[in-house]
Amino acid sequence: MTYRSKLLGAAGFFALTVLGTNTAFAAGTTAGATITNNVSVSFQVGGISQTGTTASDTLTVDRKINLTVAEVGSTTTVVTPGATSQVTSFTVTNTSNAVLDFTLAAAQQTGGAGAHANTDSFNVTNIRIFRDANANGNYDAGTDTLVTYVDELGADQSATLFVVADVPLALANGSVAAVTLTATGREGGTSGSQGAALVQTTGANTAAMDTVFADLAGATDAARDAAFSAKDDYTISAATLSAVKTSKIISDPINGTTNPKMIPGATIQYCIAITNAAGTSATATSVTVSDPIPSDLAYDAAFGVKTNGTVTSGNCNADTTGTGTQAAGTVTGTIASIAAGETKTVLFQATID
Ligand SMILES: [Ca+2]
Ligand SMILES: [Ca+2]
Ligand SMILES: [Ca+2]
Ligand SMILES: [Ca+2]
Repeated sequence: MTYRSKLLGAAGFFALTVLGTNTAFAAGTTAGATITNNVSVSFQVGGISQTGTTASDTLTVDRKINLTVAEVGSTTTVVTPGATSQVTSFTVTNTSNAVLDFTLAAAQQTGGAGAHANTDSFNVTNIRIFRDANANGNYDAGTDTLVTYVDELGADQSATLFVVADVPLALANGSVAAVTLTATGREGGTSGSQGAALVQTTGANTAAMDTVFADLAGATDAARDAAFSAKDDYTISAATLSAVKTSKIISDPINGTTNPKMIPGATIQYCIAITNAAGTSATATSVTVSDPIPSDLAYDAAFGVKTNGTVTSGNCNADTTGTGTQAAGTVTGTIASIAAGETKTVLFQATID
């Protein structure tokens, strides 16, 4: 209400009329809208109603630029070394009172705090940004749209965006890669093209639509810079396997199984024990052991290759439950899975030539 409206309103009555099709958004009245305030004044002289008078005031609503960017959910994205197209999700919300474009940037960091009380320790690769084209909240390769900006986002409207990246191999369990998505408001321009950079009005209010930056400081942006940013991160779930190979003599042709010696014809049992590190290691699957038998040894086909045994105090137990194979002098045994802190074995026997 202008000062003039207040003055005239006291003498009669006034009516506020908002022209056009402006909707009352949480973001406020649409920028550029004109608000026309019409007033009518009636009065009497000598108890007789006289011809009244009217007045009008029109003002233009200025543009308040505001936005938020937020991580979807509140947990890290758990990834396996070597995995491709791994996703962190964000929403960009236009809390301005105008339709805007939002240019997008996904940044990495070297060290420093991640998004979930963790510390950045590696970088992902092939980092891209997709918009959730089918609005299902999930990244759908081939359906969702590779973007560099959000086009024509209306007041109070949100867009779901996915930062999609590949994970290098050979990363330790628990390694973290933090990513920051920054959206920066721009003029809407035309649909299908990115508008110009926004410029804040300096100096006094003008009769035209002025522009005021009202955004807060996000993860890496400042207050009142027409930008906002949020972090998410990737955390490696890896298995760390170690192998120990031991041998023991079973028998020889002279002593049998009583105090056997490593003489030609003696039978040796080999044990390969595979251990997955304790703690938060991922379960290793399809663990395949390949062991070429030295030329001075002959594979013991009667014993075969036995897998899935356990180890007690460094000794391999005879509790195997699976079998492997031998071909062209190489023993192969596959263990279906080894969980964190677990040890499993592959056993075979050979005789000394
Ligand atoms: Ca990093
Ligand atoms: Ca989708
Ligand atoms: Ca546009
Ligand atoms: Ca900001």
